[in-house]
Amino acid sequence: MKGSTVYDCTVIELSKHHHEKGNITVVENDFTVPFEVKRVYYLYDIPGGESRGGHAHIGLRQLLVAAEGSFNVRVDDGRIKRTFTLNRPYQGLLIPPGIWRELDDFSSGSVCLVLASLHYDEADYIRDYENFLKYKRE
Ligand code: T46
Repeated sequence: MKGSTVYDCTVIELSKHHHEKGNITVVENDFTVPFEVKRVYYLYDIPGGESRGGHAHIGLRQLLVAAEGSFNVRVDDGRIKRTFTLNRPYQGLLIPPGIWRELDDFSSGSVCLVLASLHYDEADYIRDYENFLKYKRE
């Protein structure tokens, strides 16, 4: 989705089941996420002041969840930038392909859970910002 814009990045509400012993949120293929989840990974033990991301993906779709704590996700389509603050384990940010993302301002002990539509493939990354702008213009 070369033509994707930051307005295609949306926060979705996930289920939240209250329980006297704590809460549970469930994410299911077909029902919750608009893609089949092929990979799950999570970022944790992130040192204070550190940032992650700093790249775009050509085909990958992702759902980012602040499973613990909070952080900011700055998305950029080459023209417009938007910043989302994620701080609820029952909300997720959907990011389509063709969007540059940077994550920062991680709170201490925060965990970024990511559900991804594809297996890991370095060839799916655009890691140079100038190349990203060129890719979006082509
Ligand atoms: C995004 C943010 C939230 C793997 O071997 N397998 C994997 O599935 C992943 C995601 C990474 N890696 C290796 C490849 C690199 O040597 O881990 C290292 C760091 O990977 P990356 O540059 O992808 O890390 P982040 O945390 O900056 O970015 C990742 C996602 O790539 C990105 O799409 O939105 O997490």
